[in-house]
Amino acid sequence: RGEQRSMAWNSYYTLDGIYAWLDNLIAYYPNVVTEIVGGISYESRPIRGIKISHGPGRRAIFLEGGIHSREWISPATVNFITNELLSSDDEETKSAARDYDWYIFPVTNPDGYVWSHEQFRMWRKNRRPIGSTFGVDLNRNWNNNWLRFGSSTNPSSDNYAGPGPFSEPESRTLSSYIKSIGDKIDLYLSFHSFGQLLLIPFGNSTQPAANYHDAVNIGRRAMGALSVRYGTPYTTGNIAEAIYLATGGSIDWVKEFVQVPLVYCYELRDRTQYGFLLPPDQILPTSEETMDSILELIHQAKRF
Ligand code: ING
Ligand code: ZN
Repeated sequence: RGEQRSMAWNSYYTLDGIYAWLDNLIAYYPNVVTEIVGGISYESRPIRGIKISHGPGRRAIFLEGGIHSREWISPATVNFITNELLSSDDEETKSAARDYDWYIFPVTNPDGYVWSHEQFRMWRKNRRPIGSTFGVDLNRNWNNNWLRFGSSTNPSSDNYAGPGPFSEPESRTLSSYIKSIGDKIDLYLSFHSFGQLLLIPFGNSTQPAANYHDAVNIGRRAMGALSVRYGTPYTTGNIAEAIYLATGGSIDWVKEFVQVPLVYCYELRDRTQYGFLLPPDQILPTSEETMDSILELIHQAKRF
């Protein structure tokens, strides 16, 4: 079982640092935490995660972090949530941890994350070579209205959708992992930055989806809970109305093809000041308020 290694919340971690911490959790909580692998990257890195489970027969919550590598607050927040689920003394947090199976992947684009740390801070895509350039936007490569909106056919664009739907190993392997546990998932959360938005499917139209009104109501209440601690304002709406038309994103595919009832994408802090370069002293407040909102999401979802 060994020593418990704790994570600090005042700096951003490298991929190796995050994976070492996951190893430590797996060793320290052998009855509750198991290693899961959501897929494999182009450069052969595993998309590593953990499953937190206090017993069989539970519904599941899925957390997807770091699909865009420069959005460092996403893996950091997902790690904070993981830590709370495993070690908080708060009763509501303990119930959330006990009542659901949690499938948690802090870094779903590991190659990009390493590149952003080691070579180019503002890297967004994966690192597959495409002709003389690199990278496909992994949040444009999923097989739902692929290439329809907010996507580029130019491989050097940050929104390059790839040569075809699920052309990339990261989106292809992760999507098949999600599908394999899909009928257990009650809530799917994807974490991006920035903008302080809570996004709901779909990105191809401002027309409300089937359970749009419930999703907005639940989401607005959760964003009310988010704002209590530090007053951080969030806007809730569908992708197309709240941010822009964009297709081929993970949440739309999960909603449409896995039929998960509640699916959201967080655009975490901030609104405009620092953008992707969110200072590390905002990791803790961002994570705390986001955790508050997730507990409220779970609470509200039960009422609908
Ligand atoms: N924003 C998301 C993006 O991929 C998004 C917004 C979410 C689009 C879900 C489509 C689906 O552009 C950032 N900041 O990456
Ligand atoms: Zn993003």
